[in-house]
Amino acid sequence: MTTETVLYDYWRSSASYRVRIALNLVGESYRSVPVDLLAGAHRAPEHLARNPQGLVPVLDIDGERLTQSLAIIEYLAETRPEAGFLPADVIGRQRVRALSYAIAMEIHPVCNLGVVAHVMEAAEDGEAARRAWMQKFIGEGLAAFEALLGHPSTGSYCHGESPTMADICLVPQIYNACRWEVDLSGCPRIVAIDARCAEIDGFGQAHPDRVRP
Ligand SMILES: N[C@@H](CCC(=O)N[C@@H](CS)C(=O)NCC(=O)O)C(=O)O
Repeated sequence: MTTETVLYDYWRSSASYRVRIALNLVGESYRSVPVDLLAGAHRAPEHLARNPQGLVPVLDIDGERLTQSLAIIEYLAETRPEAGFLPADVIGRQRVRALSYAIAMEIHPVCNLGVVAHVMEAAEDGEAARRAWMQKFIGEGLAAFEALLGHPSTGSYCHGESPTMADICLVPQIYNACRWEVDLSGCPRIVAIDARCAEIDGFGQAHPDRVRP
């Protein structure tokens, strides 16, 4: 494996979007290799050789091949600690991980391509079923996240005054919420944090509209 940093991703994948933000925030330049999920490229032998799970993102960095977006962000947090993706104190780290998992392990998996394709197959009106599914699970998940932000450690960002792994998970999830027209009127903290993150170059440059092939 070369020492070049290569991200195998898909422009609309929120797990990929997380890693793009993290790489930008640590100032790591990388080459993107698109894996077209809609064309099924993630199930092709070429990609399964990179990740037998058939998922994006996959990141080649520091001579290693890494999978799982949160494990990648934690790797960057440990190898580039100046980025501040995880707080210095143990209870702060627990909170940032809990917020991150609330999105990455609760909302995201049920809204994944493979799951939603299955839901659509079983429905009479697949499009309507998909929209209702997304609005239900993203809406409920983000409402709970909004409540979790009612905590003294919430600051200008999900935890304190600078972006952490929790914000890196939140922003792509908000992108998805907007895509599926989820009502966020009951989530003012989330909306404000998303707007604050959008002002930071590393977030803006990772946006799907900026990287779409
Ligand atoms: N837990 C994994 C999830 C990765 C994942 O689900 N990626 C999606 C795109 S956001 C994917 O490759 N989906 C393909 C499929 O569902 O078949 C991570 O965080 O990296």
